[in-house]
Amino acid sequence: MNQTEINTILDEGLFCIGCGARIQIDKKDEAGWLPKTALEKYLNSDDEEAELLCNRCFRLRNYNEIQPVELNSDHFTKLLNSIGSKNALVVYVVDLFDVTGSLISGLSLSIGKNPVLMVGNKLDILPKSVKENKIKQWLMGEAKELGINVEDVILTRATKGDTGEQIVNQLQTYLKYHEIYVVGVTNVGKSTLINQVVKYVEGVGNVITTSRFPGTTLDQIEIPLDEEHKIIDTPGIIHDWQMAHYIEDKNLKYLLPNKEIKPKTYQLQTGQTIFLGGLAWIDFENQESISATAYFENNLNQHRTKTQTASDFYQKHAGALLVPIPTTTEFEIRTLNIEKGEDVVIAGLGWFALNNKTQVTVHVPKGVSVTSRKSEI
Ligand SMILES: Nc1nc2c(ncn2[C@@H]2O[C@H](COP(=O)(O)OP(=O)(O)OP(=O)(O)O)[C@@H](O)[C@H]2O)c(=O)[nH]1
Ligand SMILES: [Mg+2]
Repeated sequence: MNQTEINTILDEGLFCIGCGARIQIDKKDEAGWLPKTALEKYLNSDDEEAELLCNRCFRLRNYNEIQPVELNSDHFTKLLNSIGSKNALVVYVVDLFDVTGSLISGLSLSIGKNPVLMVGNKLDILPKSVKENKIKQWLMGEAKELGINVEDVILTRATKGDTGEQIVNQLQTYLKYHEIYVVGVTNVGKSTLINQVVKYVEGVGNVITTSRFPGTTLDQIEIPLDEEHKIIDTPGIIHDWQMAHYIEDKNLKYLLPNKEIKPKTYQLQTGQTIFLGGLAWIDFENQESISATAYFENNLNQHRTKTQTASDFYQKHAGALLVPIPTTTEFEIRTLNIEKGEDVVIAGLGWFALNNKTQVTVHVPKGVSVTSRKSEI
């Protein structure tokens, strides 16, 4: 194949099956780049099953190493907004470990009148004692707040084997919709979920690239399920107020649990502080003893100290006893009044459930969101 033929094919559009990016051979630092030799090899191959993967997906799959590319949030939002003009089923995936961070405020406007099936994913991370019905009601309530009428809520563990069958069974109710758009915030498990569906239907696994790095899928990826139906993966919406955007990639393991979390309960006297690694700390300003249950990644070191000496403690131990530390040294302070039976939530990191009312002062990297909510589990 000569250069002109290659250029013609590229102009017509070739797309990476792993992330959806348009393949290009000119700009190494941009999405969809592939060395020219690798592209030629693919185009000259007789193997009909050969997969076209960009260099970034190739490295992610083989070395679990992320090559940063600029994420085009405007493009992602436009894609989401285009769903409103289609007659499609929308599968809205939320991460059960970060429900607050998974909520997309403008979603009901973007998707118009299309029906929504809500999927609470990463069920394996929540303590087994949590009742599934309670979680479903919680998600229904959150959807309602967003102005979304959900048809149904299902709970999945997309890294586990039976999810494909579970989703396909659910989709039987919606056969009249020929397009199924899977949407959600980055990292909630959309691509993992679709891979399970494809594996169940076609018997082929891991078609789409998945990873713990935010912003894995870069453009929409259409996968036919049969002659009439296709499932469409979309790039996750980026919420830059989630903790994942404030730490080095190698430290994501402290944020993203891959197995059941073990909540820890503290009896807190007046004037105590809890550090969450070196990422955040909370001063509890309760006048009487209270109990606080911590829901964080099991490997994130929690350290209790006196509020009076907490700042000094951080200066002394950040990066050593208190790891990981964020990529910024700029912290901000948020003071919240928490009522009995409410949680204080640090977006993308975890939460404390409190059994009594108190004021809390939360120290987080500047930009990370801190909120309160009714305890639901
Ligand atoms: N524990 C657990 N981890 C999961 C589950 N589903 C997905 N993950 C993990 O979550 C991370 C993100 O998964 P992806 O499928 O790449 O997420 P995505 O929503 O497609 O992300 P973007 O492409 O960035 O929008 C990966 O490390 C997955 O292995 C699940 O049910 N349980
Ligand atoms: Mg994805």
